[in-house]
Amino acid sequence: MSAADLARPRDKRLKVVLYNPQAVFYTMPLALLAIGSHLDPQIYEVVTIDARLDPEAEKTVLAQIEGALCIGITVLTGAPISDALQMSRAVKRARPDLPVVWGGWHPSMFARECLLEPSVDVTVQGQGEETFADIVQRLGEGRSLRDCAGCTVRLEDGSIQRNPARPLASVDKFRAHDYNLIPVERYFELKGKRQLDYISSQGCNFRCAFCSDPFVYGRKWVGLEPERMALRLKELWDRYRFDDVNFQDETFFTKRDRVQVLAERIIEWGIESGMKFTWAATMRADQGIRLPDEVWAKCKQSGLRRLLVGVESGSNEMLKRIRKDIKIEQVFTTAEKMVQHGIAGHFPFIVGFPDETDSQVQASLDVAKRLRAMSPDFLTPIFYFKPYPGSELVNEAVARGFELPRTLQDWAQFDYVAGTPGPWVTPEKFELIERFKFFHELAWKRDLPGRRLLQQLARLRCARDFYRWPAEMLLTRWLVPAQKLS
Ligand code: B12
Ligand code: SF4
Repeated sequence: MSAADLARPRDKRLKVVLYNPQAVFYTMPLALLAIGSHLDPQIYEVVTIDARLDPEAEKTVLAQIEGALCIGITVLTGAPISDALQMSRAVKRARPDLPVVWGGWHPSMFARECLLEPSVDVTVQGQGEETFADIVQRLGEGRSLRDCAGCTVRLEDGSIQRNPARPLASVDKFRAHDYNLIPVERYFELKGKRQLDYISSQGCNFRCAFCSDPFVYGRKWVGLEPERMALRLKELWDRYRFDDVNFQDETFFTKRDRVQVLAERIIEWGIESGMKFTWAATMRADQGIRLPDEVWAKCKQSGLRRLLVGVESGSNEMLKRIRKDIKIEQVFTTAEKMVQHGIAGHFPFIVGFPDETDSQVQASLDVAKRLRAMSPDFLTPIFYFKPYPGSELVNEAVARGFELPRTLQDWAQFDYVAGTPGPWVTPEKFELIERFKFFHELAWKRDLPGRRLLQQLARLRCARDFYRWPAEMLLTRWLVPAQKLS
């Protein structure tokens, strides 16, 4: 039977259930939107369930799997694994025959290891649209997944087989993301703002040694054609009247012309139809210095409000080692452009790389301080290096004896987000960095009614790099304990 033979009346469509595990923040589940939208709506009924929205998610999933063809679960490394495991096991208890498919970043890197868990039947590696469509078609037709490219399967005899990779396809080939598959208004409500999440590309051409993207997407990048993207955004704006778009791309500015055309269309349609929204995206510092002023201006005019520019380290030596392929001078030039065009910035840093010297850490703190002083709209969050699976630095660390978690349960406990450092940060360094973060945050934060004196004190401390005896910090932490993020 072919896919066309399967075309059926709406009430007879094959049901596919998609699940997004518990996570921090209310970013829309774009991975589920991507794989769910690409399934032919004439043949499949797609039901998405997001644990962040549904306090009774397990009950809902169990009710929905009745008569379903399979369940697809998106899995990030860390805490979401716990929830994904719990849900997969509950599903298997209720319907042992229902195929459970895991996709996303963790199963992309640990294709086989995830299948050691008996409640998972298939893992998908990398881009998921075509592979998932192939999987559900085969399941619908009762065919084997033995030669289905892009996934790893447990065969009838219990052995695990990794099928050949599927080449990365152009994202323009796929059906447009159907936001009807998710309760958009509910995400707006939970975010507290009418902010649409949108993904316009997949992958990244760069090779940063701490990042798993080069491993998962093989340094390839595919992006939506800008006219199509602009049209799509216009349709979505007409429907949802959002105020802001958060582009979740890894490197939004990979193709300058694409961004320019998009900005031009947004401006044009703004004039013609009153469409108006702001937007935020990611940019590399080396892309910022190459972007002509004219394009900077168009981006701003079309609503660009904030850029995320990964700095990672204030030391050129360390930037070379982690293969960031930028220079700190480029960060400042890009930051100056942002100031000139009135664009806010997030400039994240990572400290605690293996073998990072004290002077390299100090260089990061110095650069963070200089950036913050450039604009009240610049933030410089500092994260601790955590050994992300699949990255080159981790392979190095493992070769030198660092032990990664072994089981899925261990990976689930592996908290990437919490503010604790890896083994490469001494307690003294940790203390210094935490104090630096606290006082710089306090010194530059806007709207601190009733805390003006504290802010003045913090500014004095920052100006003199004096972070000893942090009574203000201890008191604040005692009154408002830090939030655990995952
Ligand atoms: C939004 C986002 C989040 C959201 C997730 C919201 C949610 N849905 O639950 C939140 C804020 C919770 C989050 C958290 C974190 N994130 Co995050 N996040 C992203 C981001 C920016 C976008 C994800 C997205 O929607 N992409 C768009 C979709 C279309 O792409 P995709 O997810 O890759 O999905 C494709 C395939 O993977 C596959 N696929 C995915 N799921 C499934 C499921 C099935 C069944 C199938 C068949 C296929 C499939 O098909 C999709 C279409 O091709 C990505 C970067 C990026 N651009 O992908 C980082 C990214 C995934 N995050 C990352 C990191 C590091 C983190 C954090 C550690 C925090 C941090 N410091 O940023 C935490 C870890 C999670 C935790 N422990 O809580 C890393 C990878 C982490 C990892 N190894 O899992 C990424 C790649 C960023 C990076 N380069 O470092 N994140
Ligand atoms: S850190 Fe950013 S630029 Fe570097 S490889 Fe990862 S996604 Fe690409």
